[in-house]
Amino acid sequence: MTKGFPKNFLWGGALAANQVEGAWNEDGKGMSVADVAIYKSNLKLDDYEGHVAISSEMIEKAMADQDDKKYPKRIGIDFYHRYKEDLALFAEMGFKALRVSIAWTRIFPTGEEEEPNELGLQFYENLFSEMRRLGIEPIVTLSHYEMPLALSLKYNGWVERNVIDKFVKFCNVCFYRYKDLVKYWLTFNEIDSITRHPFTTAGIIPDRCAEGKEEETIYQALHHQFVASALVTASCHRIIPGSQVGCMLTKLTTYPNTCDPKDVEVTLKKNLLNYFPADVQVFGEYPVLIEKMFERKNIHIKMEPGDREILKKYPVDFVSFSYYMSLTESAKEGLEKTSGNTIMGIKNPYLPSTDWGWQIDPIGLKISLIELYDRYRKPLIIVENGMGAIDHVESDGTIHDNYRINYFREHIKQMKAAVEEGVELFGYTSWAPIDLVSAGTSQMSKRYGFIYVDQDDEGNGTLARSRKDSFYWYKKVIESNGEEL
Ligand code: BGP
Repeated sequence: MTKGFPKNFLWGGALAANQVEGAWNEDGKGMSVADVAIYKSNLKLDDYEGHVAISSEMIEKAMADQDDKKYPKRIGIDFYHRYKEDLALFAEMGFKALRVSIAWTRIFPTGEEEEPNELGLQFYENLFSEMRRLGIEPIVTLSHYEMPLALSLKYNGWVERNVIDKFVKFCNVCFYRYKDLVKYWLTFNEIDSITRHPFTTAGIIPDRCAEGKEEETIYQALHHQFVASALVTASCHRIIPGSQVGCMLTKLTTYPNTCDPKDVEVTLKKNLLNYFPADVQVFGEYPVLIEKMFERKNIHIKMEPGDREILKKYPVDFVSFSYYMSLTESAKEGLEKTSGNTIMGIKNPYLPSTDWGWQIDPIGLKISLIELYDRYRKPLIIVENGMGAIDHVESDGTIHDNYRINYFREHIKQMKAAVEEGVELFGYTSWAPIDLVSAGTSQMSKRYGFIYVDQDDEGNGTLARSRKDSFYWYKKVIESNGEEL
């Protein structure tokens, strides 16, 4: 039997440009969809069901608003200027890998320039070089919730097909520039999330979709992302020999609320939908049952000749995913619900929840790993897993975050058990190693880090970094290759 984690296991953490960098309009950067995201202090369960809607009017208002503090992603945690200090702290924990993303708008501010912005390119070159110097392997996401706002406004994001070429051009520029620095690439972060928050994921403005055609529009944009992902996988392999490209899905392991076959059936269908985007990227074709569903719903996806061949020819090399919680489904209406990142489910009485209602389920991670490996038979990497919590700073500056340590300990235990059962897992990057601006709510107080950042929800604070108890704990985990938990 395999014992413990493989020798070169990639322990580390994960970040996204728009949640950490700040400097939203420095050195030629253009505005992205993330820069118009408002801090939502009173996000309610119902808002999730409404996909945290955004409108043309809200975007226009936000674009004209100079008060950056209202838009926390414009400020981030100032990683743009402090990345060296942060990388030094990650290196102190012994990180083998760090997942970051490239902001498309630093390289092509509106997405349509002829030439890339050299200052943007230089920033990531400096970042990746510093990571290499510290022995930290970069894992780079090409699209993590931050497409150029100009493309969103002009083409309704990924809805228009010509966005594919613009994205491929951006990616190729990155591949040529970073070919000696980056081996692992991810195409679209949580690609399945397009149906839950189409604006954040794909720049789709709901009020610009033809009435009654919202769903079809979203799936059309998703098709364009599939084609782009395949084309980019091909060019990455061509430009960087030995490179590895992965898809990235939100793993939403979903259980039936009871053994009533009706509950089992709705759950099965939910799971098929969750898998669908990764299925296309791994198997290179649309699942038959999804195409039948489109037919039934009168959804017509426009494809160009050759699209299906492209998908088939360039599948991904590995599967990456985020895992925060499991969900429960029921065929019955009116049961008590819980939420998580625009995802709704039935309350599971066997599981505790975080302050944000995300149900904590370490065994669900093991189940996810087994399901994914059995389905895809590709190497897996967990690129997001963690717990958002309110931290309390003691008078001497220490932060005792045992709840976070417990969360990680229990998840890593299950991950280890899955590896020992034969799942091929090559890395784990926690979300997030340092406090950052929440993707869903733009809150700072929903803290994930091993490192505390002194900044509140209104953008006040010194931005000073300090080590929480979990910092020392994770350092030991890495040092012992997951043996000391
Ligand atoms: C994932 C996103 C991340 C991240 C995380 C936590 O869906 O890929 O960007 O932020 O969820 O979510 P939140 O920040 O809303 O707590």
